[in-house]
Amino acid sequence: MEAYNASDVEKKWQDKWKESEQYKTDTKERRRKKYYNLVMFPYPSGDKLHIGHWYNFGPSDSHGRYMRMQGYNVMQPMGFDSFGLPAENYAIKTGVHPKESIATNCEYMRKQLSAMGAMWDWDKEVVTSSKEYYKWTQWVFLKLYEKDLAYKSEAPVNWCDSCKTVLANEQVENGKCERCKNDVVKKNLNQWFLRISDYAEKLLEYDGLDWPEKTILMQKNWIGKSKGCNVAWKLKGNEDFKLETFTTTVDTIYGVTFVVISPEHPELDLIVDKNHKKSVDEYIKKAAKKSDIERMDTSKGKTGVDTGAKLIHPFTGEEIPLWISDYVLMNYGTGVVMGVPAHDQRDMDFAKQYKFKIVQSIENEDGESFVYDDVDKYNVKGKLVDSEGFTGMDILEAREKIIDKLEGTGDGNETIQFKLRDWLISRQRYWGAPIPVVYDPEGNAHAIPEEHLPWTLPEDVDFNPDGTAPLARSKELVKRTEEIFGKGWKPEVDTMDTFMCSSWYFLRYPDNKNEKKAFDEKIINKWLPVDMYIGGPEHACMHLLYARFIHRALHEMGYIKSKEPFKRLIHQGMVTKDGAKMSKSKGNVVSPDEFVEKYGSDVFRMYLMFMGPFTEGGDWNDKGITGIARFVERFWKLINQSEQKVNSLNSLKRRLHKLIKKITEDIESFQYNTAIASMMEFVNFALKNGIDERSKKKIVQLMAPMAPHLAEECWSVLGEKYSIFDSVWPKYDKKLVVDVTVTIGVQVNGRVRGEVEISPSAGQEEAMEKARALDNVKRHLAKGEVTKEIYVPGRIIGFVVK
Ligand code: ANZ
Repeated sequence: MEAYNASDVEKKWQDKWKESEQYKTDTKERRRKKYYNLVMFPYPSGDKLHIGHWYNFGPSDSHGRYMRMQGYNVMQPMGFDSFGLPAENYAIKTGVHPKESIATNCEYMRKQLSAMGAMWDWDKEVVTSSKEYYKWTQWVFLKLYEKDLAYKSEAPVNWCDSCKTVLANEQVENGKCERCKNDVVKKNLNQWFLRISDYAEKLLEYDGLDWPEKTILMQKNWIGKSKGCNVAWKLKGNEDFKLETFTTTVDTIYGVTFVVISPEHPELDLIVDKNHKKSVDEYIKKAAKKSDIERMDTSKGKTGVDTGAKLIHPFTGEEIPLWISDYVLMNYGTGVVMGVPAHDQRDMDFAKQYKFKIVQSIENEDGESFVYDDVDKYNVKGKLVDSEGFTGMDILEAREKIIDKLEGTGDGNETIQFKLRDWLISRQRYWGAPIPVVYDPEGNAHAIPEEHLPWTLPEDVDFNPDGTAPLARSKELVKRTEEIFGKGWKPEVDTMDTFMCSSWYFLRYPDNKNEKKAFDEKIINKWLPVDMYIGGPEHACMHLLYARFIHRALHEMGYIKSKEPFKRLIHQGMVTKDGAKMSKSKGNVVSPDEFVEKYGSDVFRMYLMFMGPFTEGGDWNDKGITGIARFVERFWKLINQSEQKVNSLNSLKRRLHKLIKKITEDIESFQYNTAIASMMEFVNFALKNGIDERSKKKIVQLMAPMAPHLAEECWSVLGEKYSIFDSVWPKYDKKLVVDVTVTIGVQVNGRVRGEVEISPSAGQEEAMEKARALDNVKRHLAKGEVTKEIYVPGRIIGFVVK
């Protein structure tokens, strides 16, 4: 038997798989059920494939291979999310045009991805920066525009001065740019938005989705649905003028001692008393300099200024002072808040600062006052106090009754608020899909008719960022616009957020060469939703939310039958190095290439799988990889050894069926680490106790998803027909996996000294351990030194003591 030569074997099968088009999916096949196995596509950056890619691509491929052996027609596509800032920044640094650097990087990554030996169907590849693709990204935009789901509007938006572009809310983390961690500031700009907020309620539907609970919760929080009530407050002196507050807890209405309005409120001019104008103006200026995060920071003291105006309480008729404070944000609710200092911490801080009365209006079950910050306001228990006719009433009941009363008098109404804001998709950058819009000489926007798509990205552009859109500097684009639309017409010069490219790519894969449509409806209805989607948890409120929105919108327009794009979702864990996230700046990035070269792709993949549960990740340490390499050697030896006597066929069979059960269940739940561990155990057992040819075939099949090259080679060594991935996944016999035990005698120097109850498939270690635990056996073993151990599964355990 020759030693296992990973690089020869892997090359051989990769060539064969390619030549036989083994993984090319016939999307129209009817024989088998479809299975769409998707992993988030990579960004073709200069870093090439890193360990993190391998960490999730490997198990994703193993899953696909397993489903194929379960009889599915598996489609497993791969592509590149190739528009975006990294390529552009790289271009700025090196002077190489993104078009070229992307092409080079894609080429290199294709090689790496092929060396992985995964079942990528390269025939379905999409590259989002190619004209063939972004033509249809633009088409998606036009469809949204047609339905009034895309609009342009001036608004204070998030600006990252280091990336020199605006960002969507989702791309701002704690006031910093998600990409470069620079502070984000507000700027007033005229920008394109997508009306994702219209879909807030629909995006809260998760029926039939097998998604991590935590991800669903993160999306729900981001969408942020609040049930509450608007209350209208008349302005003293001008009672036709009403100011509305939004509250989730109108039960506290008798505790209102002031009302606070946002410094950006558009009607301030109509409200502020003449004598207070100067101090108000000063305050507004100061507030404009603060970020939302600073404004909402509960650890900082509250600031505010009196408007001089008074409002009338709708129930008591009392005069309530109206103040301005920057803890009230303009882009939530109505931008005006009723101040209830007894039951809201921010209001309490504000009241203490400016000496407002603190009036209790609710109490908990123990009869104590409380602040809502500490309780679940939708499930609160307690009663109203000092609240006229509502006094003594249960809080939740009173909340409804108060709304009824307000609705009756026209002073308020039930409302629902969402935190989700529209998705800002304009970017003042070069390397993205041009927004397919032109402006007539009066400045009105017009969608570019579909016949002019792709509306190509001009190439005569100096893309060094200066805060204005680089496309504005293209002579070709201006000329093209005037030639097609007429003199004085101007092109839109912003490009689209790259999340727009990735929000529909899974719809393009199955029909990626279609020149007439973004996708064929028949094909897409067969293949969508994606059955399994794997990718990082950091996409919870960006990509995964955007993709659900676009998919839902296209569904409503009648292009897709399914409502949701991703049926099952799994997030991989993170691979760290010495406990830290791998990053270029830390210089701790481990490249997979040298390990793949040295040990082969199967070993590398299994080593990553062996690090721990897939969803938890782990710390990279290259020491253990030789252990996996040795395991592959042992596996190879076991398969290649000539027919040997099997110690106990019965116990081998039981072990095998248990192994089938274990590996099947582990693969289904992405517990590859324990699947590999049980295979290791089995191989050790079989090397000691012998294995028959039929069982060899089964374990080769069980190994196939995790070590595809090794398994394909072993399959052929065993004389089986190419390919193992067209063979049927082994089934286990239920009767053989339940543990029956037998009683067997334990001998010391040939005399029976005790008995143990043990499964005939138990391993030697377990058997010896059980035997040694018997008191009588212990006594006899203590008389000398054990020189030999005998174990015949299901029959006898023996010790020789001298
Ligand atoms: C009175 C009140 C009394 C409130 C009380 C809370 C507790 P969620 O649940 O997150 O939707 N609020 C409303 N609009 C606001 C804005 N534009 N800026 C800052 N705060 C605003 O929060 C709703 C609560 O947040 C509302 O209920 C309002 O304060 C405040 F004991 O009204 B509440």
